[in-house]
Amino acid sequence: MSKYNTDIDKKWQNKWEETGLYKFDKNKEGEKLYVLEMFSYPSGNQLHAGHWFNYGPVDSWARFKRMRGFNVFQPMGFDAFGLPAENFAIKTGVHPKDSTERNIVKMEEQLKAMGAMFNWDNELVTCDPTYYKWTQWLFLKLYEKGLAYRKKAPVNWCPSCNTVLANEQVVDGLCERCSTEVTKKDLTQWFLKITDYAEELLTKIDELDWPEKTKAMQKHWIGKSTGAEVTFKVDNSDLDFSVFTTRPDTLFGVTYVVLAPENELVDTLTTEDNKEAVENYKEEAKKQSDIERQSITREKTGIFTGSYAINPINGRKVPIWVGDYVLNTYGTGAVMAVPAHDERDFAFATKYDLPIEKVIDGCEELPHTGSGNLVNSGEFDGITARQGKKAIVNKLEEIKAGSSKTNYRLRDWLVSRQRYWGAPIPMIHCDKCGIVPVPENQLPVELPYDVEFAPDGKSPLGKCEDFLKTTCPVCGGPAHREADTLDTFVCSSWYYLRYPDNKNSEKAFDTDLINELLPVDKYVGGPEHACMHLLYARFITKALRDMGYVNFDEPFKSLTHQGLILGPDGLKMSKSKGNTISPDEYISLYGADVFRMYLMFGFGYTEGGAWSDDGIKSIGRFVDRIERYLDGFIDEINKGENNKTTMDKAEKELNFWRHSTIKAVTADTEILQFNTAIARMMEFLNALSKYSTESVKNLSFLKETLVDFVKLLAPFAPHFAEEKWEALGMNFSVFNEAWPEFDKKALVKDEVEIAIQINGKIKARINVASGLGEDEIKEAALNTSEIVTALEDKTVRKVIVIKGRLVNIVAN
Ligand code: ANZ
Ligand code: ZN
Repeated sequence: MSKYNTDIDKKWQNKWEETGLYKFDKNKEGEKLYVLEMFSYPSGNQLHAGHWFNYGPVDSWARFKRMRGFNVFQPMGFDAFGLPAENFAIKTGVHPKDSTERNIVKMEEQLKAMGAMFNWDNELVTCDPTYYKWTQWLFLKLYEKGLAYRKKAPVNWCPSCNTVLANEQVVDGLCERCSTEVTKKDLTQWFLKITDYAEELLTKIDELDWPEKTKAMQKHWIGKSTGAEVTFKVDNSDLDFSVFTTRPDTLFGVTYVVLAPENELVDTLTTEDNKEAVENYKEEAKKQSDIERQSITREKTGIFTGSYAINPINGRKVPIWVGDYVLNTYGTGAVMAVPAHDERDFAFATKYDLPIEKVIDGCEELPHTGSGNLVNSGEFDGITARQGKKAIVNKLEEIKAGSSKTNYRLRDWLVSRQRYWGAPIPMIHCDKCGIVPVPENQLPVELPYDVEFAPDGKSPLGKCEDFLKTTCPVCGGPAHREADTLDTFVCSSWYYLRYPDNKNSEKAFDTDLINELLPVDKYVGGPEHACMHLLYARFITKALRDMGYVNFDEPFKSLTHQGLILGPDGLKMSKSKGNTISPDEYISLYGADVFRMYLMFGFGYTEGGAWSDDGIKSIGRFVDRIERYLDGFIDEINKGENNKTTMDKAEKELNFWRHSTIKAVTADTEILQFNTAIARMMEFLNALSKYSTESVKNLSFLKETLVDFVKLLAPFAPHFAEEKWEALGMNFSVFNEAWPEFDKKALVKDEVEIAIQINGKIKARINVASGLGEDEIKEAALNTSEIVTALEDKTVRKVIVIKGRLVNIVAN
């Protein structure tokens, strides 16, 4: 077990803090590098192995980049609003503000114990009024721009959390937080118009250095489909409606149409005889989640309205059905059914005995969803499906019955929450003036402390008279405040913009400063945020760009997801399974460095894996071994006995390992491949151990070598490295040193003997490194003392090098 324990950790943490070593100064030398780890939620469980795996290795990377000359900015803060604190409060009676503050104090301590070079001066806490004032400001700006609006809509409702959820917070029909089945409720809610940015969010993602899988998930979530909207007239009526289709080429094959149960036309189109049945069907549909309704395996159901529509392309009369597999929130809430060429329509038509008509050839068996040529399609027969798409859309445009259309699956972001622990939405409701934004100079709208927050489905702030009552900023009459709070994802959608200017009380941030420091160069966090935080942040950045507050398009240039650290049993850590790893315990045993190094050595960074006590023990032994050798060598260097100045075989051998280690560690660390980087340092330790057996050593060379080794170790074991740096007699701090560069020449391990001739006669033999280039060999030959002497009164006419064998000098 390492004696490199928390005493040494504390010693250096204090020194770093006292000297302000990591203070960020944007005017400091070096290219700026904004390194960001997803900030954490201040929960009672505190920092777990997963946080450490996110923050520790990335801090090592940031330290490495600092030593390579970058001016690194690495801030840390807390995503402090949200349901967990509120739910904890409901269970225990501890006010969310109190528990959150307590948790933050504890977590700050833990983060400091990690020894990361966070820029604590730039810390931010999202539940602090100095922060959420600007979250509210952001909301007002979006409102001004028409990007925030209120509308009544069927929304996802979690009956257990007693609040609405964004689409992104519903996972397989269940609440993301508590796994309760989500239901639908018609409510007036605030939305942010992320759909205005659908196209840019989709196309610009390709330019980002992000994991391909995450890009694919976001693209899928945005879900672009190109096709057409086709207008169908209702038979015997002035009414019409449109359908969205990705297959306008199959228009001749439409045998019926289907409306979503919530489609507003349903009641009008339902004939007397069908009223009761349709009503019942609508009631049933309400109980199904969108996910269930879209499930491929679930049997499709529907009901006939009694009315008919006219297919604009051929005048054919087709029945209008209602079916819950049609979602009212996608496309137009109505579809044209082509059972011959769509699986779903085929199943439906078979079930309800509706006609099936083939319009694409190429396959006998139906449904045929693949390609082919158009048949039974009038003037369009014979052309390919691809050509048919264009031709039929053209025709529709000509007869004014449709046009091409692009749809996105992405929905506007629902941001109002009927909960207490969030930023109040800065809006006022006035009977006379309607909805009025809170004037900017009245921000923040502070969240009151004394509030009955037990959830009953109504906004807790709505029961707080003092909060609610206000005067209308427009007419001065009595008015009331909006009682909903903002989704916490609004708080985290812009926090990376606040860090560099966290103390600004005039503005959310200074545009010039932000334009200098952003985008974030490296962002690291879990993959679970692919379609929420990572999408919202991109949207907000683009919206702020369009308002002139920032000049860049994307917030996070490069993104990495760390892997998951599992319990020793290979399962996800959880309290109930009793397989959690408490970092605090291990740190008191081994110190922060061994803990961090184990995380970096034991797992592929993007893979993670199962925790192993043996693994951390062996890293502890590795650090102990390094220390034994370093201490021994430093002793010898200080004594200065048995010293030599020549570079003999043993020195050359060690020098080879020194430089090949520098080369490999540099390349691996650059790409966050910490495990192989550490493996190379283990190899180097073996070389050091071999050199230790030499009775006479080149001590100045040895010291240089150790200096390089401690530099290589520094990002990985920052406290230990500072300690050894000091022991080597070097000046504080190793983190102000330049990262070592490798010497190419030293990497050539073997030597070859070369014969040197003058006018064809061998005059000398020398040893040179085997990989040496022609010019270097020539130079070595001409500098050999015997040759210098022999050439004294001659003029060199020509030098011929036969690599690896000889050099012939022609001279007279
Ligand atoms: C006719 C058709 C024929 C279709 C065919 C497909 C194949 P994506 O790719 O997801 O955009 N659709 C349109 N609106 C819908 C809604 N609100 N709820 C459920 N389904 C809807 O899918 C678009 C296709 O899904 C559309 O193209 C439509 O069916 C259906 F051989 O129109 B298609
Ligand atoms: Zn008013």
